[in-house]
Amino acid sequence: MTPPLFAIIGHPNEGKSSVVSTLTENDSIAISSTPGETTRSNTYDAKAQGKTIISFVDTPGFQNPTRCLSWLKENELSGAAAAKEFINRFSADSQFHHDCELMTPLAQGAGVIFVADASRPLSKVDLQEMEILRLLGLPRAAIINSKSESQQNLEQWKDAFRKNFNAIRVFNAHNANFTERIGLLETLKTIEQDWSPALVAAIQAINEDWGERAQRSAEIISGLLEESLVFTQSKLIANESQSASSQKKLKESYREGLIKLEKRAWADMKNLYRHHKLSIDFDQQSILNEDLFSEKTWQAMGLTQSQLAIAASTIGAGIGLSVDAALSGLSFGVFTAAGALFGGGAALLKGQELSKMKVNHVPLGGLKLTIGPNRNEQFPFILLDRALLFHRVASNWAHAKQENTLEIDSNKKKGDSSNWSDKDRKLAARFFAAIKSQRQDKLTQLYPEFNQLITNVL
Ligand SMILES: Nc1nc2c(ncn2[C@@H]2O[C@H](COP(=O)(O)OP(=O)(O)OP(=O)(O)O)[C@@H](O)[C@H]2O)c(=O)[nH]1
Ligand SMILES: [Mg+2]
Repeated sequence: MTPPLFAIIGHPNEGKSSVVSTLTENDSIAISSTPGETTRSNTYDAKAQGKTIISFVDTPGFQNPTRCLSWLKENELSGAAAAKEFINRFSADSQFHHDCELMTPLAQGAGVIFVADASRPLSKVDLQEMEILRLLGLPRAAIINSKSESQQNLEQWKDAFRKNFNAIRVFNAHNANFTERIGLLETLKTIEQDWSPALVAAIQAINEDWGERAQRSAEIISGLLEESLVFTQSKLIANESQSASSQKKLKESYREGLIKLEKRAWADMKNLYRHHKLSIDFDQQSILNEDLFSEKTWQAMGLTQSQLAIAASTIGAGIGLSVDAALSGLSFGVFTAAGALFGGGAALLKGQELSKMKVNHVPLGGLKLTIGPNRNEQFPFILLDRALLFHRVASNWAHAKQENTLEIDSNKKKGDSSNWSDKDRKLAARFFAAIKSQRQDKLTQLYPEFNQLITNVL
């Protein structure tokens, strides 16, 4: 089946390229506040399960709508053939370069998606552009892509759209999430009966592809937990005199190592959702802008102490265990190492060290310093909640969106896991315990169940 073809048409600077970027999950398409950014028609494919399912043509804005309309009327032309005639007549005239470019996909019989910023007043030129499209007679939908909140011109636009288009849909290219993208495709399904089966198949493929991405994300998150919970760093030193400075460095590299594992998992999820520009330097207020080991993170993510106690009771590990004296030479929390633990921060750990430093004598002389693995019961829930939140952001992020603002800030627990049932939290705690104990049999048994839980949450 040939993928359906739609041309995105409209006045300059109305958000045409933004619509294409979000619909095709392509953040490399040039979007600019300067009108006339797009000068040629370019085809971009929406892909699912490795196949092109719909093609969208990003076009330049109309250059001479008034003259285009009068020429079509003078020559009594209509239908797709009119677009061909228009190109034949004006292709050599540089003043009509943009008009000829936008007519190119229409001459091929593409469906039309007309994009307008309905927060501004409707003008005579807008009506002329709509009339050109009506004369060409191709199946067409209008998208209201309002750049500001203003609603005062909306009814006027809707009135004009009703007269000239087969369907109307509000679609904010800079905020639209997956559900809204599907909603728009559902609308396109209605504008031409003959195209409906191809669009039904496309929507099904996109939904399946989305489910596959959720599963893959769950694997990435499980993988992050598996690596982070057994992560250690070691260093050999000659004697005690080097111990203090070496421990400091080792603590730092241990902390950085864990942060790196988290960043890699986030990057994998970003790629999965086809984001190449989305930076993980979020807005200042965002909890995701906080370091994995910052006190704010530990306040907002993870479980409350009582939830943690219930979850951990399932594996027989009490909260507030004293440090195992036999293992520890020296011990300290990684928070302190980061210099980020102030006042109430100690209470977040409830007597639990984040990680211990072991100092062992090596038979042939010298000392071996080892830090990790992380034994704190809260830590995996923090990692998990941050990954789930990052996934929510990346999977809902419109590809056309330019800025990285994410306002999530509160002293309340904001992570997902604190809203789960005790049963689900216990399952997670058992999965974490299996990783820590390196019991392969338990891990194999729990992995599918835990993965399913995460896929459902995603
Ligand atoms: N806030 C907001 N701004 C938008 C939206 N869509 C587009 N813009 C802004 O509007 C300007 C034009 O967007 P483009 O997508 O480049 O518009 P275009 O119609 O392709 O423009 P030309 O190629 O010049 O015809 C850019 O500054 C965008 O950031 C939207 O949904 N919300
Ligand atoms: Mg453009």
